[in-house]
Amino acid sequence: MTTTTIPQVSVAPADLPAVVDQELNAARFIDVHTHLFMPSLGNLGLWGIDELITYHYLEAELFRSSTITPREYFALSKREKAKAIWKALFVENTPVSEAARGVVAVLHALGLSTSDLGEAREFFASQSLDRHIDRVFELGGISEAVMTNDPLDPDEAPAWENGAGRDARFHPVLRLDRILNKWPDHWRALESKGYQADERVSSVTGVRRFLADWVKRMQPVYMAVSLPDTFEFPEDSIRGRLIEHAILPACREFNLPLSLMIGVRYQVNPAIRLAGDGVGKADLRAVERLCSGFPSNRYLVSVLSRENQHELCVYARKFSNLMPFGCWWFLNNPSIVEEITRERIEMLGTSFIPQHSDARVLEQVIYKWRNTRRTLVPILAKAYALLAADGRAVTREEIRRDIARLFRGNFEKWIAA
Ligand code: FIX
Ligand code: ZN
Repeated sequence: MTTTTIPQVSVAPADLPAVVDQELNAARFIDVHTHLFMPSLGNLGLWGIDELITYHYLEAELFRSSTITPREYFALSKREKAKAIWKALFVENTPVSEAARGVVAVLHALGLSTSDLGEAREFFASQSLDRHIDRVFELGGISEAVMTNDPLDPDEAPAWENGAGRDARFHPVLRLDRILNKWPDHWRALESKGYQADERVSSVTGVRRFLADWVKRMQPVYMAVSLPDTFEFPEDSIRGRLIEHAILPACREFNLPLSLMIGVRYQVNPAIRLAGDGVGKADLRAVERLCSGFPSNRYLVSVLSRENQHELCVYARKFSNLMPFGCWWFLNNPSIVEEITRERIEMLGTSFIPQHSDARVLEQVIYKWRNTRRTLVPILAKAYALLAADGRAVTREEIRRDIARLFRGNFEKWIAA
């Protein structure tokens, strides 16, 4: 039987931006790191206008544009906090920062006035969450969001222990920060649940059993931890021993990647709480030693310092068990996303994961992914234009294939490998 293959037509260089724009907007991405929660985990999930306005990024900006002190602000109710931020950043000043413009973009995408807080509140109050999630994911152009799930969070763990229902729109992740970064404060929680544990980590048997039980319960797509700019590996420390003798073996046992998000200077200003974290340049030789010393493990790595981005790309060229992902937190601004994404394409082709939203409030996926698409159109178009100028045109189907790899395939391959 003859198969007629439709000849693939090359895209004219002048048409590249439009075709890339169409294909980016037609594609549905996987959001590989968020702080969203599936509804079956109870009221952990944040959504609606008051949560959008009181995002910790905007709380940090409030204190630069208002005389309110953190003590006065944190004594307010959620609605009063939102009103204070709305007044300072959206009325008395123009919302031109990335996070403030994001709230405007969400309201506009939902067909709401971008200057009427009361109307917005009425709209969100009338939404049914499950249908709202579908609409928001559609507007954000994502099919799934990967969560951040903490087995030692007393507000979250019981929902899992009581058999929280699965939701195909959300993928769990086993988050390890309390174990790896705050063991002295949390080992007793393991012990109280019947897992052998002590402050010195004289044995990892209990931790391994804890991890195995939670992998079976949660069925995470990867394990994850945020790490300080001072992170070292190997290290003769509790964290060093737990990573080497508990986490890495558990990831191998259950064939799970380990996500390392490195470079946080925690609580440089504790007075502003979640907004109080800063950034520091890390020594990525720790990543080098993990990738080379434990080659059977797969790593997802995001680094917070702009100064670490180029060396992360170089390490990704050296280690095929290293998958760089996202422009994280203080990097998720178009001016920096452009620089990082261009150097990744130049050094890694399409073998990386360009972005995650890190959304903490549901509707943020709308603006964070629209911004990503808006920033990526000229970058991808330019990469194809350079290729054409050097003698190789591309077809729409190839552009579609590349976008699918960048925003779905690389991650799906990594978690299923
Ligand atoms: O550790 C993390 O997952 C960070 O993304 C968060 O702690 C941080 O507060 C955040 O939401 C950044 O976007
Ligand atoms: Zn995060």
